[in-house]
Amino acid sequence: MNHYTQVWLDINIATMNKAPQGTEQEAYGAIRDGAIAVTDGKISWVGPRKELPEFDILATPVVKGNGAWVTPGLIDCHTHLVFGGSRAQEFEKRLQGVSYEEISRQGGGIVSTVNETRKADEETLFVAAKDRLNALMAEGVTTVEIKSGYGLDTETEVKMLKVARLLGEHHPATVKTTFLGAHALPPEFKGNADGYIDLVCNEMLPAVHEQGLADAVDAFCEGIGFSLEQTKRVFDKAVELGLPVKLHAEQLSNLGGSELVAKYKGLSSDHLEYVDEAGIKAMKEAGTVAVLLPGAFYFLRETQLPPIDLLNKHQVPIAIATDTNPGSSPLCSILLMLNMACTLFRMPPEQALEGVTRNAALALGLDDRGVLKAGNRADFVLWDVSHPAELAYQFGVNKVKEIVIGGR
Ligand code: DI6
Ligand code: FE
Repeated sequence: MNHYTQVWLDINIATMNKAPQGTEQEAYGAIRDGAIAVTDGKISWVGPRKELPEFDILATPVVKGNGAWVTPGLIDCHTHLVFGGSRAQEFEKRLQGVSYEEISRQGGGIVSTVNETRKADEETLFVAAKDRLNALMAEGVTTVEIKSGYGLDTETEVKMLKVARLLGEHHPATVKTTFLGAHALPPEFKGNADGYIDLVCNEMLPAVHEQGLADAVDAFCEGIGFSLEQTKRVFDKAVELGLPVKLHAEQLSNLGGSELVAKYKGLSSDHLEYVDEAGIKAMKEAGTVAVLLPGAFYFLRETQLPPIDLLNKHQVPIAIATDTNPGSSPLCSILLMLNMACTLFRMPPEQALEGVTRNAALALGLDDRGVLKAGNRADFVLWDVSHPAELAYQFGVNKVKEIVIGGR
């Protein structure tokens, strides 16, 4: 007889586990009237109820889902959710007609959040970030990536990443951290971007790495960010330290960032409104995931859509994330992102859901989650919906019924 820690019955399962090409399978990798068995925090069995191997029904806790749909725990693979202050007044300015880039050039934008983040102590940052993480988790997020990048000096970058690590320790969700020292030019380096990149490579990144604070390295490759050459220097240092890279690329213009990050076998290239076919082909070859951020597209009122058809044509895996940050995406709702991926980017709900599960795991280099299959972490969500497309269809109504993280 099999020993399970807990069993879930009377559920429908969107496993998001794609069957090999050519096999017949329902969309969403769906299993109707399914069962999930968990042993010691991992999924030990998932499949149709009637095929569930026999187990000790008296000794095993059984949860009945009442026909709920189960999805993998959702994964938000791109956030900046640790930061100080608010940019509501900049929002007012933008509504009066000043552009995001103009505000940035005037010394506002990212730099104003940098000033607030430098002033804030760890506890203040922690409390504010915890609220945001709670909001994400309330909608089924069980793994989240958090970037630094509002410190832009060694002390504050380290402080941000420590707060992110602390969140991971004190919160049930898994937190992966990313060092984004090359996010913007701090005022003290005005006119000396290369000098700042020296500091990032020679001091910040080594300090962060020595303290084990970063799982990956990111940069903002853009006219208002850093050049291709400067980004390359950051990536070379990351490679030297054995850290994987990813990139904010092609958000407002095309500098060829996607090709660069692909050259480094990067985990992901993020934003991508302006990516071209050469960039997409390079990503496909390198296995670099396309992370699309519909919240930033919406909030900045962008009109250039990311080239979904081209990404699909070349079969680049697409992930969807919130980009939670105070400037371009001040929101903490993964379900709203699902909806926007469909309404703004015209993605089918199944592909949007794949973007916050299976492909988001890929974008973080995690191979133990994102699909429901034996051996994976028991991170999953029971939803009070009649079909998985409802997750993307409706918003403002939270249909979470139960969240299971590591089997609990
Ligand atoms: N692109 C973004 O969308 C965020 N960072 C980046 O490089 C915006 C950050 C901000 O405006 O505070
Ligand atoms: Fe971002």
